[in-house]
Amino acid sequence: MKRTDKSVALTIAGSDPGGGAGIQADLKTFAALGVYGYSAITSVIAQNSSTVNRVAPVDAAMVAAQIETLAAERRPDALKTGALGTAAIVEAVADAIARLDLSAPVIDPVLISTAGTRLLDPAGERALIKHLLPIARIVTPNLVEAQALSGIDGSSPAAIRSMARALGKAGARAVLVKGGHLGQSSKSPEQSIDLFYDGREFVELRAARIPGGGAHGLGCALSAAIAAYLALGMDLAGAVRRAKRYVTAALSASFKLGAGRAVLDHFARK
Ligand code: PXL
Repeated sequence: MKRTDKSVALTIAGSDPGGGAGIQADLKTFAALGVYGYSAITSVIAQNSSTVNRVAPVDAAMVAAQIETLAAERRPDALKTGALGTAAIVEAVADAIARLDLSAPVIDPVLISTAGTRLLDPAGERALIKHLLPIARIVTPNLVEAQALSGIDGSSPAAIRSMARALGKAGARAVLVKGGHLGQSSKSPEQSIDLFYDGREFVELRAARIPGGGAHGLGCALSAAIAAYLALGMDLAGAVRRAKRYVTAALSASFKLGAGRAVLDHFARK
């Protein structure tokens, strides 16, 4: 049996046993895009598409051990981080990435679940700014996360550009502020507009807004798709564009499992 030349992406994120978000969503996204998936679990979360009932962060040394064990077998071609839980985990992840000389990560700065539960504590938020933004290939906040991480209020296009610039100054090589939720797109409610900034120029990425209030795990799928396309060798701007197209298709085919939010069809055909 020969060794595979299949591309490998690693997700470092929380577990959603409901499969809509977190590790499970990331692995489905990797698989849908033809990339082999590695995963290191940072928190075990008892949740479904409506509620988060309990969160148990994994010991930081155990998170580091998962990453080390995987990298010892095969260095991932790209990686992403999602919900990280605590400052200790953030520091362990940043340290492992540097020590193992892994590629610059896609950072999805998950702070609070849509259901309202914190998935990264306040000290963790500060640790993310200090340790992960400086090594990020790209950081992908939604508007609320961009406000929290930059300390800038508002939702006007000018405010959002300032947030992107601030995150760039904090060290992220590129920033994608996701406008799907609100604010920015109020002038064109029929569109979902994300703002991409690579430290030099701003590019607005537009897609038709899909009615229905979004879906649980949309941000997870987007950042996982960016990592997958990077693993396949695409450049960052191309990976971001293709990833937005991927989540738009997955959202168009989304469905409900119960009374909660819709979940994506990660395997929707484009
Ligand atoms: O979508 C943010 C998010 C990320 N990671 C995990 C989650 C959620 C939202 O619920 O559960 C594990």
